[in-house]
Amino acid sequence: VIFRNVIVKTPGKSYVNGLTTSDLGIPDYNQLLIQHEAYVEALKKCDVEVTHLPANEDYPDSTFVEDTAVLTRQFAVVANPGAASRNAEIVEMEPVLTNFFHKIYTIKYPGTLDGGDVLQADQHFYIGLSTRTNEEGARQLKEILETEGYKATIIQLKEFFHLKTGIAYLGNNIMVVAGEFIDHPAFEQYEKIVVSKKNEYSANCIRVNDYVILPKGYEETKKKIEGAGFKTIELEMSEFQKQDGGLSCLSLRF
Ligand code: CIR
Repeated sequence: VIFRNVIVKTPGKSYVNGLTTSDLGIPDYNQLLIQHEAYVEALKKCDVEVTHLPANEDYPDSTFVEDTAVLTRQFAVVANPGAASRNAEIVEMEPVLTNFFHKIYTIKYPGTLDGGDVLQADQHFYIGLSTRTNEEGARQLKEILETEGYKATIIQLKEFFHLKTGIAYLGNNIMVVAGEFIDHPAFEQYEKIVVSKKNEYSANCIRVNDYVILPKGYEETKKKIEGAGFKTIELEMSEFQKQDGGLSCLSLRF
């Protein structure tokens, strides 16, 4: 897939009060802004048009825009985020999406779905069942995707927070996999770049056109990705990691 557009959102000061399960400490807001700015610059280097939304202090986690939607070039699906404090993030995202898409679907209650649980690999989507995405939300998305001519497979997560916490698709039939996905039957048909336990955070990387962007400090993963023929960009992600966020979470790409 070639991406032309990305949507990002500056984190607000309230970010430090967002949801997290990690015990890495309180994010430093100044560092966070520097890291977010570097993320935006990296995307620009990947030759995409960046739509940069301003911070919204009412939603501490709203910089993680990926969770609000599932996008292809042809259509958008507005998600229904499973965390109560995040659900209304879609209210601000939907009008932004109408600038780009004529066809917009929505995931409806009792279905819940976070975009972070959805991975596209060419014509095939994988949908994770997590603490955020329930069976009804996954079923609704699968139905929408099948109507649009895609395949969809639903996957029960065991340990990972979101599906994409542990897996990324780089194109050319190559999957980056960690933990429970390394031997998962659903991903048997792919060539795999296996991420070791201590490098697990780097499984959340993103291919954007000519580059793979990955978090800084994961030399082993970087070598494997470069060994597969990709150019890489490394980004410091410490302040996002503190709130359970990764590289994919920070943008919607289409
Ligand atoms: C949350 O708990 O919702 C945020 N603190 C982190 C969301 C990360 N998003 C993602 O993995 N797609």
